[in-house]
Amino acid sequence: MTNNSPITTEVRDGILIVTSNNPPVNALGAAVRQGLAAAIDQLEGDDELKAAVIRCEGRTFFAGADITEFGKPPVEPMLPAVVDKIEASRKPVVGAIHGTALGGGLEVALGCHYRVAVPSAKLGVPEVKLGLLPGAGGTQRLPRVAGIEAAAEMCATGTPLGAKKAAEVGLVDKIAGEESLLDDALGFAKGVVGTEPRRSREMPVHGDPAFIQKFATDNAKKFRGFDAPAANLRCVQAAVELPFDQGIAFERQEFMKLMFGTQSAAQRHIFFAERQAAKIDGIPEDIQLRPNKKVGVIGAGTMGGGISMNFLQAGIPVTIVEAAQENLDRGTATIRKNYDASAAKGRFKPEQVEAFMGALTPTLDLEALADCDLIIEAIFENMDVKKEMFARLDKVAKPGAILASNTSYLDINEIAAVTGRPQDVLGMHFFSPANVMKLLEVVRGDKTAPDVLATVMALSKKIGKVAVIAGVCDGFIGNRMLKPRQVEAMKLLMEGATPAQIDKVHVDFGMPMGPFQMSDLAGVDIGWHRDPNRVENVRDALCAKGRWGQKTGKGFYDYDEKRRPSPSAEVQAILDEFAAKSGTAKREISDEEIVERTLYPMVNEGALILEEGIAQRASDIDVVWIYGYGWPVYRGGPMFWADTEGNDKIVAGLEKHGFKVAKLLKEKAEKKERFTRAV
Ligand code: T1G
Repeated sequence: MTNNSPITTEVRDGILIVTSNNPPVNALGAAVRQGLAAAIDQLEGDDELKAAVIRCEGRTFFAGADITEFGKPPVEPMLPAVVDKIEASRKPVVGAIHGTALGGGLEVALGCHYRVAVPSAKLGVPEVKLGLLPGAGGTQRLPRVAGIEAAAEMCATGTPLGAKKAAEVGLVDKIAGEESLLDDALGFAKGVVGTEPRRSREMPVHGDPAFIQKFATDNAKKFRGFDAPAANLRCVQAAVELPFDQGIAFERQEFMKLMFGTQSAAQRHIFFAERQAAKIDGIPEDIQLRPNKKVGVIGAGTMGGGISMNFLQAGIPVTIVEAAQENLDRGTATIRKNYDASAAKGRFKPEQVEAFMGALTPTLDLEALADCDLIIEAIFENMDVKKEMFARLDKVAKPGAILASNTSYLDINEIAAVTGRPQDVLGMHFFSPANVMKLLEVVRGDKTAPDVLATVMALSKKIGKVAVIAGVCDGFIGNRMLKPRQVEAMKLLMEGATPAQIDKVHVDFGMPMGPFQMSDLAGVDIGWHRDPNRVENVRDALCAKGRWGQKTGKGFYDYDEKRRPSPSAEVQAILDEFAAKSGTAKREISDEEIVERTLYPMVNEGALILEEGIAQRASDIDVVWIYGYGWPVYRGGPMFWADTEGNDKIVAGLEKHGFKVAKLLKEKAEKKERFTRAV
């Protein structure tokens, strides 16, 4: 170990203490790997040393291989060799685990002969979330240490185990005191001095091999489209069938296939994009934030209730305001019902639900918001209504309070202008259901102050949201890109495609549902003028016939009692009628044309959004679509996908169908440049 190595060693009672200090998460970069290998050489080479403890400083045990090294020339020793070296040691090595022992971090711990963990520790192999699999022996050692069932589930889902559960399956040998990890690990090491180390590779694979296929079948829907889950399960199966070294060779082969595939590149892109989205260009990360101890929500409808739940669950009290008692009662009852349902599923303990409800103050009095640090308006989506409310808020809210609108497309600048404090006004566009969807578009007005923006971005992370900053325009980022997709989808219906064909193209692409399934779910009647006698387009015709979507049992599809969709003759007749009226000739439409006319225009709109500075970066657009609309993470988001497709191919497709191509997109195509960083 060189003197500036992140790995240091010290000796205590004949035990070598090997410490990693590699912030922020002790990622297993080259210097760490070199230091660990040198420490094992030191252990083996000094007869005074009887055992070793491997531990980490900072917030966590090794949290995995250093993802920033991926795609770069490999630097020896590679992680599998380090794990093997630890395991081959003739003297016992104990892993002392706190924080999150993840990926390569857990694999290092599996190379150790024993594992001691604090109660709050988590142990997992989340590689599958990066489109990968544990590539340093994890798929072969976990079935031997923790059993087939735990190994299959951990590898295929990436879900970590808490220390207690890890101890139950044999992954942890001793639960240490939360504050006495090193002492307890040293004590454990002393207890095994002089014994033959228990090597994971020599332990028998145990558990029910049939579980692997059953797990794959039970999760087929969840794993649909992804390569990595099945690869992980194949490796666990190999552990059952092959001797250890052959299993390792199989794992290595499967790992390399994933590492150099587009899916992992896409998923690693999103890993970094999500973290990059939290950064605000031009605002220092250490800017002084405004207080955020108390939140006010105006409107106890679906959105207001869901928004309130986010803060209550983060331990932030909420005062919720409604105009009428019955709406207030209904809203708070709905919140209680949601929490009771979550508690019934084990997500919250009953006492947590009581605490959440105890921190909720329902009121009819807007003045009750006078001491709130942040007030979020979630009332009727109408500009006049919102402006009237913000004018009232301007008189009620304390100086410095942040005033946010949950509007999904209205102009934040126009709303801010009715207050005397436009610098304190911004948008917080939650996606429904607001307590479930992770995406939050934080809409900055022209006058929104930097500390207001930074405060809301920090608060968004605290309430578990993935926040993306958007500029003011119709639809901000997500809905603005949705619009051209919906417009083209409707045109394709006029030209001969069916709702089912178009939806299938999108579902096969990896979306959770297609444009018409989404419309039926959200409500065909959203934004409808409500006059059944005024029929000017297909949507009016559907709504006039009560075809408002799933909620009325029919929309673009007919639905049975289990809400299973089937094509509707009535809808087809309406489509044919409007096509005839508009003189549009019906024709066969290929799936390829549907992709070119519904997905390519989204990329084009994304390029315009970048040109106009509505999004800070292309990767932010990807984050919006992954977390707000279910774009398949293994395709990396619209802009990453365009880079993968080839921006020249996108331009050619758009031009073929007569679209005006955004300048930035054309430039990227001509220069063969990417919107996003290759990972
Ligand atoms: N490598 C490099 N940087 C990492 C990193 C990693 N593994 N994990 C986190 N960071 C950076 C992150 O980009 C951010 O940087 C900072 O650390 C704080 O992260 C061979 C192949 C550990 C639960 O997938 O899940 O091992 O933005 O904001 O919310 O089998 O980070 O500050 O500049 O997320 O407290 C497997 C990934 C790798 C774990 C902490 N391991 N990390 O969450 O902080 S592949 C993982 C996480 C592998 C082997 C395979 C989380 C966390 P910046 P953060 P956090």
